[in-house]
Amino acid sequence: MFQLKNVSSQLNKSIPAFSRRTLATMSSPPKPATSNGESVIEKAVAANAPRHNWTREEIREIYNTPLLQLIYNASSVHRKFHDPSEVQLCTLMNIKTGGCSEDCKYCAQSSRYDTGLKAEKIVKVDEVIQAAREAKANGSTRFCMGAAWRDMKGRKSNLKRISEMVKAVNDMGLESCVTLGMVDDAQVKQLKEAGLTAYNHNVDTSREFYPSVISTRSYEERLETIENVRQGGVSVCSGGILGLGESEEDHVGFLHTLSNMPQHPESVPINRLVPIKGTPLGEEQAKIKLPFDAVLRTAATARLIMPSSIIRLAAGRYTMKETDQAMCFMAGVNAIFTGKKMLTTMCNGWDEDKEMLSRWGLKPMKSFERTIVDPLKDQNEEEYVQTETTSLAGRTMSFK
Ligand code: SAM
Ligand code: DTB
Ligand code: SF4
Repeated sequence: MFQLKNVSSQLNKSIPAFSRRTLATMSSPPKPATSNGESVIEKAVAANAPRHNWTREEIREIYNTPLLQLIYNASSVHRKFHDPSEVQLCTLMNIKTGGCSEDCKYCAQSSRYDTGLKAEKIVKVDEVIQAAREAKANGSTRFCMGAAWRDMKGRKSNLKRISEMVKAVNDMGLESCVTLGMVDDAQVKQLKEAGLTAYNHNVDTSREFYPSVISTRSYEERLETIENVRQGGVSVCSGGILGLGESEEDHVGFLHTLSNMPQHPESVPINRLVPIKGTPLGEEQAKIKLPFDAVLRTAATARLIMPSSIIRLAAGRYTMKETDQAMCFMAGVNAIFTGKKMLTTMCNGWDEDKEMLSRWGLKPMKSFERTIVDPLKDQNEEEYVQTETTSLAGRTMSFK
């Protein structure tokens, strides 16, 4: 049996992160073929619709494909399901900074760590309108508002204010997204009525590694919130954070969770840890920087197993070289956060990003529609293009 987990955990102790995957891969047995003789990755490339029954072994095999082969295959799937020249530009705003009761070991906003961040009250609707206008003027088509809260319990007046923010953002013709911690059905309903496009709530990492990062809310609670968002008809944005000291098996693990959801998240953010001084994953973790190829493998694997989702390069992108980011676009990444700031950490600015996109022949995705090519289309017909109304969760299509 393939024992990457054991190999990795032993290697973790003594060998620098960058060599872990190579050695683990070398120890793997020959690739199993599927019943018709295709390898797992060949089957993923040939698929014409998303699958929801991936096994961990299959995902691991894809993740460990020789890197250029993996990128090439992910790129083929990307071209089959999306217009590869489109990248969604999303801008973030911190609408309630710091003072969070949770203990997420990576976070600048947890009140449990001395990160030097001053807690603030929720911002005014006018401030959001101003920031969203600026984002739109700079070419962003999605505006995401984040609040440092565990959940929305007992925050009635805040939810009312956030609903006004959502409505204002929508009225500007921008897609709206919020990330407010855990939410129940009634709270999702209220946000949906305000016109919310998407809700971000990450699984962050594998179920096994999760307890070493967060103790104040369970993996199961995270999944419940994601399910509430899904059932409430709001588009799901859920992804992970890499570089917490996890093994590559944990990358396989969180991708397994996401790709086996009955409906894949419409958006999958991939964050690379930005080490924050004062947090448990601050200084020590900064010394073991996650190798870029692990980010690339994660993005490419996500593209292959969740072919119709948006794969979003999120926190820590500013630490990546432009050529590395281009590799990610090649491997199927089709969204970025851009603007003055993430929530508390740095972000690549609009001008820099616009220049980068034009250099690589990429263009910003329009709001409320993204091109998805139907792979089942008759090959002889003229290109048959569908646009998905992203304000509606799920696979509701409108035709061009
Ligand atoms: N309270 C909300 C929540 O936890 O859902 C707020 C959003 S939280 C900031 C969103 C995500 O940002 C986290 O789940 C994590 O993946 C990512 N994140 C937070 N701090 C980070 C850091 N220092 N480096 C990289 N990603 C980070
Ligand atoms: C996500 O997965 N990444 C974004 C967005 N969803 C809300 C947030 C990243 C925050 C990075 C840490 C910070 O700036 O404080
Ligand atoms: Fe709070 Fe979210 Fe930061 Fe966790 S990630 S400490 S829940 S703001």
